Amino acid sequence: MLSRTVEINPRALEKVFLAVIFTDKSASLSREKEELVSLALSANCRICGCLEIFLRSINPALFLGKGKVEELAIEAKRSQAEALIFNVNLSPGQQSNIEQITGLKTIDRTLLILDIFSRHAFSREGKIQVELARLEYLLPRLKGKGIMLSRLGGGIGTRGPGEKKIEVERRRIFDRISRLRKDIQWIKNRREILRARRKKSGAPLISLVGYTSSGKTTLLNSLTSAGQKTSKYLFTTLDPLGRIWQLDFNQQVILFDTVGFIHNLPSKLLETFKSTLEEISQSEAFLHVVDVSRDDFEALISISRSIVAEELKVSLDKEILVFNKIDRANPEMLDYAKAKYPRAVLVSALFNRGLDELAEKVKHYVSDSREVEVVFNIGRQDVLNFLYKHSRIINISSDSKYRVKSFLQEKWLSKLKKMQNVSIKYDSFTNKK
Ligand SMILES: Nc1nc2c(ncn2[C@@H]2O[C@H](COP(=O)(O)OP(=O)(O)OP(=O)(O)O)[C@@H](O)[C@H]2O)c(=O)[nH]1
Ligand SMILES: [Mg+2]
Repeated sequence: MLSRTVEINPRALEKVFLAVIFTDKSASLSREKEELVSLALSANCRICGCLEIFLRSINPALFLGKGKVEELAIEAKRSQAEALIFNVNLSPGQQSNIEQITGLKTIDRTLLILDIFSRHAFSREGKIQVELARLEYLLPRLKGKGIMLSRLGGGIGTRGPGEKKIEVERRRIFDRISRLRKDIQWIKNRREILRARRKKSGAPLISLVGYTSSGKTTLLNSLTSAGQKTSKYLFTTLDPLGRIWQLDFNQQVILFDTVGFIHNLPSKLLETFKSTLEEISQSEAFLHVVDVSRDDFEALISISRSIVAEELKVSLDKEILVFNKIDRANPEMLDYAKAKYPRAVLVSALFNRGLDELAEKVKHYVSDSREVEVVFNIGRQDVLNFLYKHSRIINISSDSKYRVKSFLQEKWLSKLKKMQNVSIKYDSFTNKK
């Protein structure tokens, strides 16, 4: 059943025409455009042309004005494109209306990212997550006559389980979705068991987090010889992977690679991938990898930080900023970055620069943690929340009281000590010989 999930389509390149829509609020036209080009190339498309469209207000039926949609159709057909790709998300109605007017398959931001994800999901978990996200995307689009998604024979949007029997009844999709949700829950439980085992082993967890293509996997490879695939395309890594990073002869951590972020990451996708991203919240610290060779690196920092803090609810106190690709960064920009972010570690993952300093920083971070047992009354949700937020919990038991074993940094330990009616037992110094 599960092997029927997403398949990689061996088709030749699909010819596409890009519609880059920007508003006053858009970050910048050049970023929108560059990113859409990268996404389209990552989805193995051949780009035939591009139209930049400034939008003052959204037309509920078409997103754009009708005149613009017609212009898009003319331009796209002139360049012999087979599909339109938008940098924004379209409602099912808008998508179908645009297809009716243009006669071209219409791919929005979510569908494009889903397509890239489906190419890069190799683990069972990754495939299930992508399939679930695709079906949830497809379901509201099966109404009425349906959109081109259900008519064309190949290319973006038709990959995956939906493509074989496109006229599959909604009921079957519903059943499949509930099956996949169960599978994900099962995997999630298993992941928790593995995580608990790992925690017992005592090696702290450190996650690699950051914008897509910032160099997370390259860094993992350089630090641990993991030999994982890296590429200039976006969302190369979908499956989380942990590898031992030997900081020095008696200190090791488990380093986790995770799926990259992007601005306007479709919320459904994030939702589906949350179980994978849970490793971040379970980590002692996360290395926030930033491509400092990009002019807009600060905007990218904000995007990743807001996903970490607001969507994944992980405290930014755990962040270790890593500015990567210093080998190709503009020297003036680098001086600016150093002055503004003095705590950031500067590295070149590709050329093994700055890695010792990074190891030092992480060593300092993890060895600052102590293993403690915290005992408090069952009603003390405040203490429990505090420990969830600021410590790495090893185990929780409760009889008449809560007993929580966890790794806690000194700064949080001193805050905990100030809380009333909380007893703290110091088991051992963690990670110290
Ligand atoms: N010049 C230079 N290129 C780098 C460096 N680190 C990574 N790269 C390149 O940047 C591209 C992206 O690297 P990845 O390691 O795949 O990036 P990632 O963050 O894992 O990306 P996703 O898995 O897609 O989120 C690749 O082409 C790498 O060779 C670096 O230090 N210097
Ligand atoms: Mg990667």
